[in-house]
Amino acid sequence: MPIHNKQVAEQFNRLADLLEIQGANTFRVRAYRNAAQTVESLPRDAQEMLEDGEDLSELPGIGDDLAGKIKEIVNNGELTLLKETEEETTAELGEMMKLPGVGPKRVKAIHDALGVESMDQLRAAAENHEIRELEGFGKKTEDMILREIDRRKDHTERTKLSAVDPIARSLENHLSGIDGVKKVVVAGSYRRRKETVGDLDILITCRNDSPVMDRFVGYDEVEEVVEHGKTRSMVILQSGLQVDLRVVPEVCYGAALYYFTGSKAHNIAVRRIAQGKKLKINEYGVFRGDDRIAGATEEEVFEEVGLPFIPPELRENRGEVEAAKADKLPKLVRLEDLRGNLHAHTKDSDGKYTLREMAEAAKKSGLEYLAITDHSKAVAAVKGLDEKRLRQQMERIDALNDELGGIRILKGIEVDILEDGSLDLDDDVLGELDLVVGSIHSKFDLSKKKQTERVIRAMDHPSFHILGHPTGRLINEREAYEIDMERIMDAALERGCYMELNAQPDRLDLNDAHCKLAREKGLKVAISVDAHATTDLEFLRFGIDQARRGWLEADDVLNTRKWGDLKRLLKRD
Ligand code: DGT
Ligand code: CA
Ligand code: CA
Ligand code: ZN
Repeated sequence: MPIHNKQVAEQFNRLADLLEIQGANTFRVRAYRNAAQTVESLPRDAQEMLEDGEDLSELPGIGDDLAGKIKEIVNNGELTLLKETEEETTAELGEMMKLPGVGPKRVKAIHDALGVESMDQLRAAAENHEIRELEGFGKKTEDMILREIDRRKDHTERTKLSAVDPIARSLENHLSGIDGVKKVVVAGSYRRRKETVGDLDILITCRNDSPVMDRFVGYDEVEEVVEHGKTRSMVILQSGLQVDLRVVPEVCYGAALYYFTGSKAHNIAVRRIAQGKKLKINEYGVFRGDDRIAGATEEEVFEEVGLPFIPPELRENRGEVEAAKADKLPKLVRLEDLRGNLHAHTKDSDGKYTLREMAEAAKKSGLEYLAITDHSKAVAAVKGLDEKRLRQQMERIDALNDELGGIRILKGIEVDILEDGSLDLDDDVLGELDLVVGSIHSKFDLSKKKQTERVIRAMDHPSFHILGHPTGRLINEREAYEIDMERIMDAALERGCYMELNAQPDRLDLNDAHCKLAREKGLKVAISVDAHATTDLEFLRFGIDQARRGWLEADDVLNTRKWGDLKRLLKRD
């Protein structure tokens, strides 16, 4: 049975949380959290690696014991230790810990003091103002708990694209291998590469006698069969993801693919155009009267409606239909267009690999340049660099550049933007760097006005180049901080600064709408992985997905340029 990294990581995280509630040793708790992170950031499923005979105990932070536990999860689908620990912990306490800002320590405190054992009791306690009376809690925490209980309801159902990717790929493989199956394609928001996916919409064509529906509902990862029909079935997988499968006739394949790729708003806008031409368009084809005039391919559907092909990422009814009519669709940036990466950490701060290892991995992946941007000293928890350590790193980069050929390592920093908008390092050292990425890692809760002014003041600094993860959001986990993005972008343009599209799949920050806004303003964007491990370079493709959803062309993206040209763009006067 296929087990994906997301499921392995979830079990480790859950174990860490439960152990923390029980008051276990903090090192032990942290080891499981780190292991979860490592597994989640692997570019391939651990199961596949094990099958290939790879030794997981060689991964950072994974010893023999953890490697054994990964194997156990992969082989048995569950971890005995987790099951035992679950049984020892009261049921809903585990749920409560998932509330952002609450965490295991606070759950334990609330449970011990108030006897709260369920989400409803937690809400009641907060509403009765019992929480604010507890030591270490206050009105603010109590309000936050109430807010988070409500917010949780809104977005528990959507799954991050990066977690859906391997699940969709195994399903595609499974279905393609079934007797009589011809085409298999995942449509819907997945094909539009939306950052989170509600459910998967799979279309297939097959021979009449294919056992595909039985084999689909019998798939190992299926937890619940919601519907089992001849042309449509629906299941829920163990990961919680819902999957819709439809069998469509060959002659309708293109029309069905187009329809089920959506978005709904896009479909409706195009249907209106078709109606203007006295055509009817639906999932079976394009019709004039009763005659089907197109439907086998998506291309012929577009042709009959009189539009050029619109890439799936654009199909959100955000102006793409009008642009298509006017033949002004953007020529979207592709992964191959990227020449470098402008945000990477090493062991000098919170990265998992050395400078040399990161450089070699970037070279191997075909990049022409890699900027090393470790954290600055304000982020003390991760040994952020002070001026002295940064200068030492710069010397090591010079030496490495002399030695390594075929890639250029840029001297950079991810400097903290302090509360007052000043930067966390001396002007002199900042001026000596090739690249300064400035980011906010503290004081997320300033007013919109203050937060905006903080960032603009930071960009006033003559060495500032790129605003890192500009809104600070973590998908499904942390909202963006309050900030006036229009003002920030206008200020960046005036000063010759740029925005980052942080390609970490948990961030994707800028989001698609902000990318589009930047492009409309003529403000260029850097697509950067924010790599903490050599394998993170793979995440560039999620940045590309988001950039394409934001209408970006190669020219709108800073790091599609050769270093010499980029260097000129980074020059501020
Ligand atoms: P999701 O699953 O919430 O991430 O988003 P989608 O876009 O995958 O939405 P879903 O799964 O409800 O439906 C898949 C596609 O089917 C959707 O993008 C467009 C098409 N579709 C669904 N319902 C309608 C409808 O009522 N009218 C039209 N024109 N298209 C629809
Ligand atoms: Ca869907
Ligand atoms: Ca669906
Ligand atoms: Zn950062």
